[in-house]
Amino acid sequence: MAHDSLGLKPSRSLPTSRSRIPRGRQLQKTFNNLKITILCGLVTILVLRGTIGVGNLGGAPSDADTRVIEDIERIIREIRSDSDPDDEMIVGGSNSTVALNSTVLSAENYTLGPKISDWDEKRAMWLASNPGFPSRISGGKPRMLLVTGSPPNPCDNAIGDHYLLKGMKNKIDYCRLHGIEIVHNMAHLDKELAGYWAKLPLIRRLMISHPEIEWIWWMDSDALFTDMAFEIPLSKYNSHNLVVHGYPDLIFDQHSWIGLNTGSFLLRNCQWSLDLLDAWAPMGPKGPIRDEAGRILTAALKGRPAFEADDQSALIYLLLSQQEKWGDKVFIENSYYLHGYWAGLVDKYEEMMDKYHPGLGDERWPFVTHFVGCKPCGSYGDYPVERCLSSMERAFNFADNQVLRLYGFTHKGLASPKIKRIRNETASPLEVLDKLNPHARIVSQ
Ligand SMILES: [Mn+2]
Repeated sequence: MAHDSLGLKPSRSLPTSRSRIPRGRQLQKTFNNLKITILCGLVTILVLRGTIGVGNLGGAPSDADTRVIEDIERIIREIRSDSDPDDEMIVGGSNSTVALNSTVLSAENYTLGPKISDWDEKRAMWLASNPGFPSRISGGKPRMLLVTGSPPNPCDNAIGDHYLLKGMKNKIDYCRLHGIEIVHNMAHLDKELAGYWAKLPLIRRLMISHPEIEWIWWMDSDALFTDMAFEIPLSKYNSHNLVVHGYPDLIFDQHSWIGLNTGSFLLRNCQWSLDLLDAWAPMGPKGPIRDEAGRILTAALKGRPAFEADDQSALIYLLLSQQEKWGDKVFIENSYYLHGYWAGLVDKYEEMMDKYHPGLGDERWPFVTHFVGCKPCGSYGDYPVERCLSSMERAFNFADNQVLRLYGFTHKGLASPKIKRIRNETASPLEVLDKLNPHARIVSQ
């Protein structure tokens, strides 16, 4: 049956060999690099002229400023429009599906890379011979790597880039406070798996490149930590390999396409996870495979609109169709918001600050607020962009208050980037430090 052929059989491995870059392309690449270098040089000169006033000693606003702006805009347009000269080269490797006329055949041939089947043993040996890279950090916590990413090019609007930066700042703060390592990826490791599928080859690559990492934690760029004190109860998952927010009845009884959310999930660095990624990826290659898989998913999952295959639907489909194979090791978590849908949360932050305190992680003080359906970096979200941006600003400041508080400050309000002092300066800062409790109530006033 087409269903089975499409993605749910173990993938066959093909040799990975990149075709040599033809001379014409090399020249084109060199020319592109030269072009960028010259443009950068030009901008530098123009900026220097604008700032130190060379050639503009009169001080009156000259057309140099205008030219700087024009040039920067032109460069950004070029970066956006420039197709990567390597694109076709990568597609021409082992993952190629373009030349194959059968979608099903292509899906069977698609792989994330050479099949790895002895990862647990290899990893254990590596850990034993590299005591400098232990899989647990001081205090005995398993070593964890938070992974997120955003597109390689600028957002459609500058405000989108601003909120990506805020999202990253928010993640850096959480990771810094909890001893978690962090990766922000901006490269398409596999051209076939662009968009929401890009996390799969990335997670696999990070697992095999960092055997010291015990848990990989994927988090979307549109998800923010909103409980800076809550910690994932890892000991609860000692016999599980995938932890994802969801509702078992929605998944297994109703076959709902929103039964779980892949905007934030944990995957253990082990053979089981590599196998899961191999089984998960074949619906992802863009073009006819992803389109055809989308039709299968829409037919199988309740409430799913007709669109190309997405990683979330594919995971639900995998769990439903191969429950006996994967089910035992999957923890469907809903006792706290590993992912929390923003629309129901962002208007209640003030109430939460009055009644509750960080460290709860659930609806009283959500661990993660995820802006599902908002596309601040792109152009076509499901919600009005103003509502998304003002809500993201509120979530960011709600979280940032929990960080600033440690340093004696707070935002003037959840809508404001401005801050005010909440503690007087002291000559004995360590005494204050002892009294600071990250689980304390955050009062806005
Ligand atoms: Mn998301």
